[in-house]
Amino acid sequence: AKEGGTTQQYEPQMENIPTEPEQPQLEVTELSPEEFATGKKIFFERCAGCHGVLRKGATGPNLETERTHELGFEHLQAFITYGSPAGMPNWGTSGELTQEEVDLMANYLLHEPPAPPEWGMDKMKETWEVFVEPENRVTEPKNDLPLDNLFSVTLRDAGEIALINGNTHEIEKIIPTGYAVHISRMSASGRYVFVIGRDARIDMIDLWPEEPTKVATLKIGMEARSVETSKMKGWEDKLAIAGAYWPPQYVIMDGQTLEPKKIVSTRGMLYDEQTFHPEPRVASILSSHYNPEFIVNVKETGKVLLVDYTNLDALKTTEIDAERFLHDGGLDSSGRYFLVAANARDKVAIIDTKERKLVNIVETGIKPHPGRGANFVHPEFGPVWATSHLGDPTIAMIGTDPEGHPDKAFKVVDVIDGQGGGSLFIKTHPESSNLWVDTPLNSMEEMYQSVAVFDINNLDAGFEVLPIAEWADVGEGPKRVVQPEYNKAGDEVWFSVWNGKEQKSAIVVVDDKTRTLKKVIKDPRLITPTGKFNTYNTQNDVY
Ligand code: DHE
Repeated sequence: AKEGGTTQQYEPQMENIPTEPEQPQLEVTELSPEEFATGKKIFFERCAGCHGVLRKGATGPNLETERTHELGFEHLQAFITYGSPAGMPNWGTSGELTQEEVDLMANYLLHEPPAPPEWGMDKMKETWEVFVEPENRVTEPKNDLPLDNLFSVTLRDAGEIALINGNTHEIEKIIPTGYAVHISRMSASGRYVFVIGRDARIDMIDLWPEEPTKVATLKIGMEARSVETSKMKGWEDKLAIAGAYWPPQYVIMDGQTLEPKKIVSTRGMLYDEQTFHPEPRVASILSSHYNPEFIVNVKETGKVLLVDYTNLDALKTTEIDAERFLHDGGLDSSGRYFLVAANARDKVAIIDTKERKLVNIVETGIKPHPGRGANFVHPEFGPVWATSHLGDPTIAMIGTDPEGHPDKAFKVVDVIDGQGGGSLFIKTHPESSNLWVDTPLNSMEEMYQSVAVFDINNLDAGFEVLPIAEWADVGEGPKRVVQPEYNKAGDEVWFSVWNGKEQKSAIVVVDDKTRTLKKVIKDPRLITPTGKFNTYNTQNDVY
């Protein structure tokens, strides 16, 4: 308070605010501004996905200076060069980083991480463009493409998607999108494809004109992975949502134009310790079919947010404490229950989207990574949802039928062994009795270049291995076989043969019933294909 004054004035408590910048405890080699900029770029592109921009750790360990100084330059250099069996890539020995770059990165990690800028409405609006206004769009489909059986294929390192015809296997169009594009999702009507890049750029593609055309774009931050649309009855094609890794926030947009409407920060308290986290990233987002809500998974704080989108000016959110390090997940076959992997905790959390509550958290195996998972009827335990694992060879099945099989509901009811760890995606289809499990991050060539397939009606009989990469016959390269995806009918399953950027990649189409090769889609334009999203299956959450 001011002495002798009549008004009480607020004075901040200065003693807690450091006046000197914190000194590093270790002698670190100075980096020139150019070197620092290169380190920042490489970290952002290669490392931030697992370790976080502020390096607090999630899928990968904490790399704040307190820890990196303890580890020291040589340890960091070796780790970056050789990787680790726990999932750290071998950036040096794989040739993806040069010796010089490895040294630079080891050094860079000894310096404080720079915080990238914020990204509010002003910046978002600067990046927002509508190429075709809704009133200028066609009112019915003007092409003869099978709009319910197209595949939107991520061409990761080209920053593009390929629209491939599911009936003819022809590439219909290549469309430029954001950098290192991640996923595609459909609008509820099936008319629009939404694509999000790692650089947080969303592109909205209209499938109805003579040629599918990009109608709007928006950049919602600096780094992102998820996009989804409103699917509740009455809200079809009305809204879209995207979640960012940096800044940690989600954005609700107009579903026709991508106009950003509402930005919500996810910074806040860890669900259990209730201490502050500056970078709780938004991982998967799904749309509820039971309430007009988005299901938003906040990775580091371990919260599932059910965001009611009916009134954006008075946003109502149900915040469910689940488990830390939420990543990817999907709905059960009824669409009511949402199952999400807390991968660094070896668990799956199950949410009842109708009653808005946590049903259970179950331990499944080491680092579950389901993608959206696989739903099928287990011969003994009834309807189940299954996940494979990054850290072990198992496939875990969770009962999802509380009415018909109450004693098995929301528990792990069966575990079988696949061919190895390093699995990212698992898939089946209501019309199929096959369960496909990929292993693209396994360290053994024969495993990451092939896929395992189980007969759902005879799970204990083990699996058959199909040499997908060999079938693709694309020559040199790692040729990782990734992400099974079905066509609409459920009689074909597609695999990406993911090769280096300068090498030949392909899509391999397998006849589901006979498990034999049906077609190899090869084209110089198919650069690093990874995710594939069938329009009908994605629109209707069929997996
Ligand atoms: Fe993905 C989904 C994050 C690396 C291919 N990925 C997701 C989702 C998240 C995510 C949060 C869920 C989105 C949703 O449902 O809303 N992915 C991350 C990462 O943080 C990570 C580990 C590291 C990074 O830096 O990005 C990562 N992902 C990869 C890859 O390296 C993959 C294999 C190849 C690629 O294209 O980058 C890859 N991620 C995919 C695919 C999906 C996905 C194909 C969608 C699967 C589905 O069936 O829905």
